[in-house]
Amino acid sequence: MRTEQPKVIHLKDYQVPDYLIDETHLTFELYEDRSLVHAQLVMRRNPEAGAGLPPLQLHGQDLELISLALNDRQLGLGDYEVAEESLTLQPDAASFTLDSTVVIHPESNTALEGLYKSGSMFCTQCEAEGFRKITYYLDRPDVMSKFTTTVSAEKHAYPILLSNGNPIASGEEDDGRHWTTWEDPFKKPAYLFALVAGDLWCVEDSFTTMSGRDVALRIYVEPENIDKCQHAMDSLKKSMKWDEDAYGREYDLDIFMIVAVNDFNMGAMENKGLNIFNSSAVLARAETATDAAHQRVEAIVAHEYFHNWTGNRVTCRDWFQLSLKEGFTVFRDAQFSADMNSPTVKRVEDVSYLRTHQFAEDAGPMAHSVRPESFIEISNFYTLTVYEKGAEVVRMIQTLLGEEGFRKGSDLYFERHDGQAVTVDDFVKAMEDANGADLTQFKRWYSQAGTPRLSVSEQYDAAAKTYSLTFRQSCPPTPGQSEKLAFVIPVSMGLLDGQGNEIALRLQGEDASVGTTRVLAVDQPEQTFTFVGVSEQPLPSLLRGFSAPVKLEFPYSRDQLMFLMQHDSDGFNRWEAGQQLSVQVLQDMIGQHQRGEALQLDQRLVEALRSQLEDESLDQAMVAEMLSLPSEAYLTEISEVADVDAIHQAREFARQGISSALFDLFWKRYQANREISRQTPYVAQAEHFARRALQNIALSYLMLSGKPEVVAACVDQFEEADNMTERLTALAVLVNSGFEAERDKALASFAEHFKDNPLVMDQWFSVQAGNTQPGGLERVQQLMQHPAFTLKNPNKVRALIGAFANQNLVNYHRADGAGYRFLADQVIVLNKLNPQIASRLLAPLTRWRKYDAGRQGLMKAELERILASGELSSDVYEVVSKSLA
Ligand code: B3K
Ligand code: ZN
Repeated sequence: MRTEQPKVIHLKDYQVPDYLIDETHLTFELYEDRSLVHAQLVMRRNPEAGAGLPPLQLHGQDLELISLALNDRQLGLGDYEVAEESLTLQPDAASFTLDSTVVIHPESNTALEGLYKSGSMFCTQCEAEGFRKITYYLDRPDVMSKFTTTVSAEKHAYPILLSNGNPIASGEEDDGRHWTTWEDPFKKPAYLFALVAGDLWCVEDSFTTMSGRDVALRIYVEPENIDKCQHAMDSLKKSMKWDEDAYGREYDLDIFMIVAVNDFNMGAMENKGLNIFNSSAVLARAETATDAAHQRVEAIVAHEYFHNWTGNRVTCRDWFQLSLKEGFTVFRDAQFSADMNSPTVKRVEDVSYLRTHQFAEDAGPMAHSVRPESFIEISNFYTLTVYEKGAEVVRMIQTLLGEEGFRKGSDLYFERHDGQAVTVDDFVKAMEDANGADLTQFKRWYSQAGTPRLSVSEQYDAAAKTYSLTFRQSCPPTPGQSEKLAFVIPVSMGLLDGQGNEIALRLQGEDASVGTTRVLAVDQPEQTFTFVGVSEQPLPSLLRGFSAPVKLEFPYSRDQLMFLMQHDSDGFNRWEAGQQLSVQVLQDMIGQHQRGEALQLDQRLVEALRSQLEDESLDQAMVAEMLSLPSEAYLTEISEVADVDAIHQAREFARQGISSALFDLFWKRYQANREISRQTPYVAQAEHFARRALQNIALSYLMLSGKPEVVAACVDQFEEADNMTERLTALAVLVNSGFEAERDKALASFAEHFKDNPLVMDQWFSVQAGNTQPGGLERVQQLMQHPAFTLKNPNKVRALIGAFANQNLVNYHRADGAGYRFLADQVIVLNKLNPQIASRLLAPLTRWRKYDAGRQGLMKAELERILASGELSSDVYEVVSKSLA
């Protein structure tokens, strides 16, 4: 915890480091009540930093300095200065060696940053600034060094000792201890350092790279999880192959290791050669992990693996450039998942997530550009904007340059910058240089925050056979940025004739038509594109594949949306038309609720969904997506003032109406798919995901009928399913139903069966946290007393408290403010225990401007109570103070 006033760090103040560290030699002596870290740093003056020998200031936090020597000369108290977060001394030559020994306390590190214990194992998390909690160092990504690491620990408790690179020596000591030395031949910034010591088992495999080198692959887990690693291993091999094929990138060490740990602040970490993963992002098998969990494991394994090139070989100059590695790597993992599964389903999932959560962030008090200008605590900037919007920005570059041009650009980027710490500008420059393109204006996507609005109007001239689209763009003000300049918005589009056929597209001035889908680069505040040779009034299909992260406005009628749902050649836009239709229908009903009128469900939505369900030739996963009404969170995001109760009532009423109108169809599709599930062993592949997705959404609609045959089918699915996807859906549906006896029995038997599996218990907590029936807060409070719950484990906090505040909106936003008070209480406790988790948990309180005056007051009061609650971590302080500003 800091006692100094939190400082604001600005991008514009960036300076190259005064000193460099060519070699880093670390020795760890791990004990139960303390650990010793010896560091030998081979350093020199940075020639790029100018003349003279300025004082050397190293980062360090919570370290107890035992000894310090400069070129083998022990330094005394007068030779250096130790402050709360630094150690300063005066070098006497341009090259020198610094030796330090510090004592640290991983056994009591609950922030899970630096070296800490997860259960009985030691592990590390250094990104972004955790290495300074391990030893005194230049803990910044532009200081890249070659590391050797020796780990020593008691042999019986810690038979496995791991670090980055290749093992080069090991030995035993007389006192029951042993040691291993690892050498990483690639220079790297300290944030990619990793160490693991524990009693672990491993699953082994190998991969032969495109140049014929054999790489040993190992996944280390606690012994009870050894049967849940195969899916991650398969995903790793697919990722290695894919990166060779899609980007020409080959793996570079002789060994690649993944370690699963239970206590982890996020999903996983790409440490060089030694990825450390939240166990939830590694472990998956049919009985314990859902289809969604399988896909998440595949995506995260790929993401961390891809970082080996986008992040590790080419790293970030400073943390303002975080999206350089994260945006690009999210884009790469999305391409990979699209190739491995259904591209349209993947796109729909990503866009729904972006529009619900990133758009909300972009409209809230923490809004920042993809490359932020300043921060207090960098941990707060691992955001949806840096990751997901960052990936959209890379995707737009690909859309503008084409796939081939993009690949040329990425080749040049890797060739130019291998082994360097670079900036977003360097990335864009490589894209420009490889294509002879000018992306100057495009780069505003990196510097301007907020979600642009793009409103479109049309004009058809039957006599001239011309059709014009006029685009008007604007972007709302965000903190620190009141005025925005025009973005370059790639609009992929097509035109449909009255039969639903695509019209060949020819712009005024062109000699011939160019395909039926094309990209218009909208780069002015207002701009018109005119198509010629258009012999009937067309219907435009705009922003195909969601070609830019904007809010598109076009005055489609409901009949036009139904037409697009049927005929658009772009799968994404067929889904999008369905979503827009649902939004229009639901918004009408929200208004009816607010005016105290009886709710009326527009039957056109029911009929549109009926035709989806009737057509058995359609991709079942897409039908399931179509049937999923926009979430309450998304309806909140697009509301001016969100009326939580009206949104919930309207959506539930629509679900009821759809359920009763389409009962027979749901029942037919459900039974057919359930029968196949019954007869088919679980397979984690797209077509099986699709079948189960439709089966499960059908079940959730069917249960709204309360018919005994459905309840019996649901209980049967719960009890008999051989996989977690079917079992958990049945449980969730029972929990949200009024069938108390069946619900209680299912919850109890599930908990009894899975009590020793923490990841499955997380799902048990989440399902209950999401129960929207009255009394949600009390249920969550009671569950916090359950023996399987602890605030010390981030997965538990997310599964119960996070799920409640983010997904159970009617209960969390209770009009008396009890939900807000509860969340603030947890944040105050977690602020001391784990600041990163505390600050993430806070997000639902920061969105107070979205709600009515009563709720606004209650939410603000809780933010103020947090601010006054005592010493705040910089993480929590930054989010609370910015959201009250
Ligand atoms: N790079 C890490 C995130 C580290 C977060 C530090 N607070 C995981 C990832 O994006 O791959
Ligand atoms: Zn990443």
